[in-house]
Amino acid sequence: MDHSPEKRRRRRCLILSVLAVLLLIIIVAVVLGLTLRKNTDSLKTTFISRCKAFKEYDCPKIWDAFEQSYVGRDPCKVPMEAYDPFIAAAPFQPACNRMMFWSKTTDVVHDFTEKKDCFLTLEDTLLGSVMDGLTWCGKEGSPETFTTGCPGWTDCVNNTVRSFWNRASAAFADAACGQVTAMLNGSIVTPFNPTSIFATIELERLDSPRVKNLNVVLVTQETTVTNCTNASLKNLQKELDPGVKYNCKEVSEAQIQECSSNPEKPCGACW
Ligand code: AVW
Repeated sequence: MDHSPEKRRRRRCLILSVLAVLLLIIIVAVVLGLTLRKNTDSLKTTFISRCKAFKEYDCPKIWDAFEQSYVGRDPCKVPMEAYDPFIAAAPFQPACNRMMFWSKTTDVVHDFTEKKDCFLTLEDTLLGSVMDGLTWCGKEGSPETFTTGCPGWTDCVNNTVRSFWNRASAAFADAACGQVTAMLNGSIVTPFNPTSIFATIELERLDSPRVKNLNVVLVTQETTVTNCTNASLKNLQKELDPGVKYNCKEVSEAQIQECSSNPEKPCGACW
């Protein structure tokens, strides 16, 4: 055997290089693991803390049902039915005559329901409020939850987030009863957009005799381009269950804001 100092130095060098590479791999794996864990943890923390605002629900149990819906799945292959157990774990409290649907009016409608306790949107319920504004997905063969790198709303039809909103909206519409209100946008040419969640998921579930009336509030501004005679609203009426009475009213955004900032005004007096 050759034990020359040069050979020994080279061998030591080789061993040190192998050790350095191994160390690097371990560090990368640990950092990656911690980042992924942080993703799950941060989504879970947000979920649980928002959920706790609704005292009557078992939040850790609801989180478990939620995770089961998408974890380990291809994020483009999560059908809306995957969320059935999650929806069943957090049923809507009945809110006849108070349910508010909306399309392209997110700011005005949520500002209104936040300030005035007259109506309830999906986002004011547990299911809608815990997920509002969040992104999440799983990955085939992985037990983790990801909050970045998830497919976007239009990247694939059955994506994790879109399927959730479809499923939750369907459940919300299934729970509607009595007088139902929908705030639509009078500043766009098509306030009743046939591809919207309101058109594709919710409207077809507003069935008579459970639902008595659909009251459309068409939110207008100075730049308003639409009124209640709009062609898309004619389509809405065609698609509506004939047993449900339809009504449409043009109401300015200023009037809605004025009403919500006036605590004296009763619920029925805003339009
Ligand atoms: P909307 P909808 N990328 O104002 O009738 C990301 O059109 O559809 O009204 N998120 C999106 C995208 C997109 N391209 N398009 C829509 N969204 C999400 C549930 C976004 O969060 C309630 F019960 C936006 O704020 C309402 O009655 C939301 O979908 C009804 O569905 C609404 O889009 C409103 O859905």
